[in-house]
Amino acid sequence: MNRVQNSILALSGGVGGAKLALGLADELTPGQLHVLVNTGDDFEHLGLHISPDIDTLLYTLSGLANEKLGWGLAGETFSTMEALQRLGGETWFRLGDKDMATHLWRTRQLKQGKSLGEVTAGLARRLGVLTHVHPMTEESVRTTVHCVGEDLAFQHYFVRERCEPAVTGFSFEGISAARPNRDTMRLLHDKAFSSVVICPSNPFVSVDPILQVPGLWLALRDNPAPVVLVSPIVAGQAIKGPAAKMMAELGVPVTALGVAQHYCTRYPRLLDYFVIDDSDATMADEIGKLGVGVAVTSTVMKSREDKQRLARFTLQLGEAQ
Ligand code: FO1
Repeated sequence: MNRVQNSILALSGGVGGAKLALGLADELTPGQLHVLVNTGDDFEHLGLHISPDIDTLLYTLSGLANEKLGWGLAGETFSTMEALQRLGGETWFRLGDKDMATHLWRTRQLKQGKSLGEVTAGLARRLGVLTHVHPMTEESVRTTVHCVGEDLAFQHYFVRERCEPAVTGFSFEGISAARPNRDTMRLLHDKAFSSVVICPSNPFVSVDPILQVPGLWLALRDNPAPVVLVSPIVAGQAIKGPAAKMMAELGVPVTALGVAQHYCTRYPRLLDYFVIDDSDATMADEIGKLGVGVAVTSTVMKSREDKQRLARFTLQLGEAQ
């Protein structure tokens, strides 16, 4: 039996996930962390291939992220957008002047035949990021948000319509033909991970797309590395983004218990630990009845130290197994 090595795998979407990924990277040695990132938000826009969750993660890990906006680069300007506006071009999706370089560079590399994984590794290297960032798949997977009366591409729902339409469901176009990231699957097979952390991202549009890439969630379940998930809902609220609103519209209780039920029914026996905030401690027993270990701590990440402390907490849970 191969000895389990000590790399760590995190699954992440955008902002919420990137915060814990940063805390994990701070707590681990360079290169010890691997992050599997959602690409269901990716889209072609103005002739460019945009990978928002990959960029949010890379910018956050490199310290370049625009923390105020929650996406793009710090100290950004939007002269190109203003010029495009004057030409009558599409400017609802705000691409900053520095951020534009990432999209131009990525699109060119992809056109030259590089894989998204290779392009992402190249970007990480150039940004000085030593964490291994893996797109969840090379194939095209596009999240569709089914709303009352219309179906919207993810960025149209999230940015153009500002998450206002009421959601009725989600689908991930192309996912049945998608294959999970090869490097990650090989590392899982080689038992290279000592634990897996599912970051507090949106369950429906950030984590589900990753877990539902055929073969992935079962590979995580059947791997010796314990799986720890941090609830993205704290005291009935999502720290950022539309998760709480989506849950309410879907009739799912907007609670940590509601999140646990979402994961435990869709992915039986995947989770070893479900981490909830101190403010939700009274739900621990109810959640435990779903057949998952429950751990309680402060899960709100405001400062860098908060991110590091929560990261340490999740890593210790994984070791405790
Ligand atoms: N989110 C917005 O709410 N408005 C924007 O104009 C916007 C532009 C943008 C540009 C590049 C990028 O990588 C992300 C951008 N985002 C914007 C965020 C993006 O929609 C989200 O990061 C996700 O797709 C959800 O995590």
